Amino acid sequence: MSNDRVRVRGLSIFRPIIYGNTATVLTPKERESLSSPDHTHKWTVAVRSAASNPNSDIVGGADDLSYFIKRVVFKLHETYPNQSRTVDKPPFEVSETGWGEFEIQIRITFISESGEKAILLYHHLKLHPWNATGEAEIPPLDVAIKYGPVHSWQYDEIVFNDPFQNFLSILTAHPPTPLPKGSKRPVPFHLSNPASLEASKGGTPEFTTQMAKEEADRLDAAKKEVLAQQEAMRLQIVEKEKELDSLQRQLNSMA
Ligand code: SLL
Repeated sequence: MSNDRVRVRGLSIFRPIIYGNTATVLTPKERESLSSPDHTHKWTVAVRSAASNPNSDIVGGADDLSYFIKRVVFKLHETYPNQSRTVDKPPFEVSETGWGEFEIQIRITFISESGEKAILLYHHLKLHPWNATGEAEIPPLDVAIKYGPVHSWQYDEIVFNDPFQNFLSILTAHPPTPLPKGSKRPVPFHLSNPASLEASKGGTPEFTTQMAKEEADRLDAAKKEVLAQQEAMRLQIVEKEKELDSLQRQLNSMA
């Protein structure tokens, strides 16, 4: 066996990614030039590196992820022709026009050296502005267009446990661009409160180390909660077993 197929046991390495979408209301002129006049928005769904390029107004995408991602398949709503869109080279994204929100299935396949199974992510395509009041109210298009692009992005870390030696070498040869410490740009959710249009006009959002930490804290808290629930269940089982045992004995003594 070649050295390459040796696993580095006990080691975990991760790569930060973001996945999600940006959507913009089509102008009346843009709508005229479409073959589907009922489409109201243009949108892009993507899988990108978490760090943004400081000189670009794209969310994330500072690094080319094709050193470890081989393919991304975006499965769109059945109302779209060619529902499954396969992207074999960066940028791993699909741009479309449409009228409705729906769940997009995102399948990420890694390079063969990884020996990893594909992973599945789900993203709810977001077209309508976030509402700071939390009400599910969709503003009319002529109002929504003033808010600017809608952004909905999820930060995630793809973790590789016990990686193959050669895959590990590929990963370490491509360190991810670090996230900025502080936030100069808005966070990746626009609070387009109709009462304050300003909130949505801060430009392209960006992920920060603070947000990565918050996500890690949420995961830690969730893990603790799961363990606590497991322990509570275990104690319940112990109780029930005791009860069962005593009932069994009663039954035996009656026989
Ligand atoms: C809804 N459950 O009713 C969702 C479905 C479907 C979105 C949304 C365009 C398709 C096409 C399109 O936007 N589909 O015209 O080719 O809101």
